[in-house]
Amino acid sequence: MPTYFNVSAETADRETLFQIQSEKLRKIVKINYENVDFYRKKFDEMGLLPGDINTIDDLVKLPFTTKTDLRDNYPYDLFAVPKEELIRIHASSGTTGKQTVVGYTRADIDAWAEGCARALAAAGGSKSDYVHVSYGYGLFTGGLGLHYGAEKLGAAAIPVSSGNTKRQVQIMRDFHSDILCCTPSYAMFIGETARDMGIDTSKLPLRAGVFGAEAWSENMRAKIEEILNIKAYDIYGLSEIAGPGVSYECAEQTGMHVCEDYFYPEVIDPDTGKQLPDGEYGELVFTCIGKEALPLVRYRTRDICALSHAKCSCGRTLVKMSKTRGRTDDMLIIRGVNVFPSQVEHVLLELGMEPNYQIVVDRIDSLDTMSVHVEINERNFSDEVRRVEEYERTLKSALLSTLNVSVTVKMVEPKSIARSEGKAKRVIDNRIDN
Ligand code: DLL
Repeated sequence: MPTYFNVSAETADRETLFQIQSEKLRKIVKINYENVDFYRKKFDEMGLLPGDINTIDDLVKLPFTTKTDLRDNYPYDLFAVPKEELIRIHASSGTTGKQTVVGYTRADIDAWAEGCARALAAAGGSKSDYVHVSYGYGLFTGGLGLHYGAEKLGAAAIPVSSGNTKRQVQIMRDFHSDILCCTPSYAMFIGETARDMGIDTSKLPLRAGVFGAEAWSENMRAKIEEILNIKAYDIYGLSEIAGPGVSYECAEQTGMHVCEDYFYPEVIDPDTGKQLPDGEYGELVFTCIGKEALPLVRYRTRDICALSHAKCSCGRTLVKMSKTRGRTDDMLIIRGVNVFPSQVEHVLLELGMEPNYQIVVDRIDSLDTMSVHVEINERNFSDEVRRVEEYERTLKSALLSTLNVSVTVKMVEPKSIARSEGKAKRVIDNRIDN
């Protein structure tokens, strides 16, 4: 039996949804026009008035918003409400440039918590669960997002935050955690730590994980499910839109249902800006139709995915987005060839290797070089040099056929690549300053 948090919203018929979305869109367009200089100027330049927007299908008439727009209006100039109405600020720490700052009214926090409660319920969570939150608490939205979601569901949130991994395992065992929330790379690390501590995860009550904040493959899912002896669910979100819970997986695990009554998704061709049909991969764009403080219009996420309105066996009618295929800005260009870090992970796991790897990119004498460092797994660690060289050769040739570019492979000792307690840093690109 599927478990819903909000059955009427999650299984609404498409016509009802269309009416709700259209009404909410009209409202935020008016609010932005009246309260946000940036949008008023953009609309004026395009000769657009709020009255020109009637239904959600009119979205295409509206301008896009980009991360640069958020940075140019740092910290608060895109907010549509006075300071008195804000009750929370978060920020996302971009790897380059200024942070992007986001604000929430009470209703915004409630909508965001609703998304996370839906995600936990879809993962089988209920009032009788202990939800162990190992996402970082702070400006990052992971920790507080799932925390409020767990409370909204009526479950007991255990706010462990990230770090001190042995303690995570002890708490999980002693407090009887039922559901774990953290990044997939941290889930893997927690699993490895439990194994090193001699703890049999099949004896723990833990039965599900709600993992997101970074891209992860189906192979990675299988590894996590095995090491923690749980069912692992994906959850997606970004701080500009709310935080985690913008979309979430159900038991069918063929994509994430988008809370499209709050966050309306489109997939566009990143070059032309044109909307793409279901099934075609492109850049994901959101309009925050259900938000007050920062009701962004057509925000370009840079995440690459496809949408599907196909009927889902869980009964939810909300559109699904596929797992992301990376971001338009984490694509590496190696000697003119496009390479996504996720392709490397896919190859490694297909070959039964460890998901602990790092990609190092350099430019030597004007030539790009890419080197993949992979931990040898402990079972094979004692193998003779000849066998290790064989692993390297196998991996090198598999990477060449997938990536179409020749890379260097280096097998390194178990546990020699730094583990992440949050989002894993897979790429070191030394060309940036060259
Ligand atoms: O990562 C919010 C979050 C927290 C989502 C906890 C899920 C769980 P930001 O730090 O603003 O917010 O980063 C957002 O992370 O644009 C994606 O590139 C990536 N991302 C988030 N969830 C997923 C996912 C949080 N499930 C950026 N799969 C997004 C792939 C993800 N990428």
